Amino acid sequence: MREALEQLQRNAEAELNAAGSQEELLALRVKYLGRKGSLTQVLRQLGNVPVDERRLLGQFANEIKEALSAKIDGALQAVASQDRGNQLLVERIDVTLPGRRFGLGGLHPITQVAREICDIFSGLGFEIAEGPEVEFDYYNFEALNIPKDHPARDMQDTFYIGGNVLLRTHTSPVQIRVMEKQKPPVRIVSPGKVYRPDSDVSHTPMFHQVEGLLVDRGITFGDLKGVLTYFVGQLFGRDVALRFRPSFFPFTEPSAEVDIRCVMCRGGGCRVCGQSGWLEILGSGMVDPEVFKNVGYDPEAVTGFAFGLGVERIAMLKYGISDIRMFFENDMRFLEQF
Ligand code: 2U9
Repeated sequence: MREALEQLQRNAEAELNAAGSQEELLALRVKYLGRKGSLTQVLRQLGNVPVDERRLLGQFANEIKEALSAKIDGALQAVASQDRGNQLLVERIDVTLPGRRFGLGGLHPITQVAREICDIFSGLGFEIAEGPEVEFDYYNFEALNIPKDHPARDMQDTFYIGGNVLLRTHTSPVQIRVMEKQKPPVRIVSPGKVYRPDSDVSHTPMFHQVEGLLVDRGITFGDLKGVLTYFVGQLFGRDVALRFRPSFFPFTEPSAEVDIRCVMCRGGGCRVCGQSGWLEILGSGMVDPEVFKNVGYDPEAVTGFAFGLGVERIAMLKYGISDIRMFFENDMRFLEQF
């Protein structure tokens, strides 16, 4: 039996030396030390051995068992640390490489133009006013003297949330809210997102407006002309000609649209200006007395002017962009140019 044990020890050690992987080592442990393993079988047969030899043989078998177990554990540890070493070799970090530069983000061109517009009015003493994009029918239409049967109130022209709640179609409700809270004088510009169910090369369902309002005693159409002429001069250059053309809005009376000489053809006539030589850039007018009554202002005591413009339209003219949708496609090659 001693010989059988010695043979078993030699075999196990030879196999152990040949084993290179964790799987092979674990299989060896099962083969020799497992419940049905060969060493375990030998130990079980000790009962048949004469009593005087049993103690010594038992001791010898246990020594083999412990030695084998320790060697397998040691080999398993060696394999594991070699694996870790290999992994570190693959993943090692070269600390001498130059760092990777993160590009600085920038403001969206529409934000840039909206801020440029607001800054011009800030310089004249106008304050910035903001308000909700989800509005009540009252603030978006009723208070602005837009009658119940006006086409702007059609399902096709407004996004309705339900009941008397909708997505604002202009930022004018902000001005109504400010006037409800504040007595004249009022000098504000309200930038922000507005919503209309339109979609083509010059319309997106969401776009940005900047509207302005100035209310005080004795404000005249002359003040409107002076402020808007100064504004257009700052935005497009003082050499660009402009004209005030009569128009109509339910919330202003009289009303005027402001055109500038076409920036593309300088007035000669082209596709951009529809051969007219002029480009419409904003709408304006003297605030209708009905609007003042709705907010509790006395139209006999105060007058005021208001104006509104589409930021995307201004940006398209400024940069010569023919399709408004490019602003919202998030193509970095387009956006990085601004
Ligand atoms: C109050 C009273 C009057 C704001 C105004 C316009 C004329 C105008 C358009 C420009 C391009 C809308 O985005 S657009 O299509 N706006 O023409 N907006 S007067 O008048 C107001 C606003 C608030 C209390």
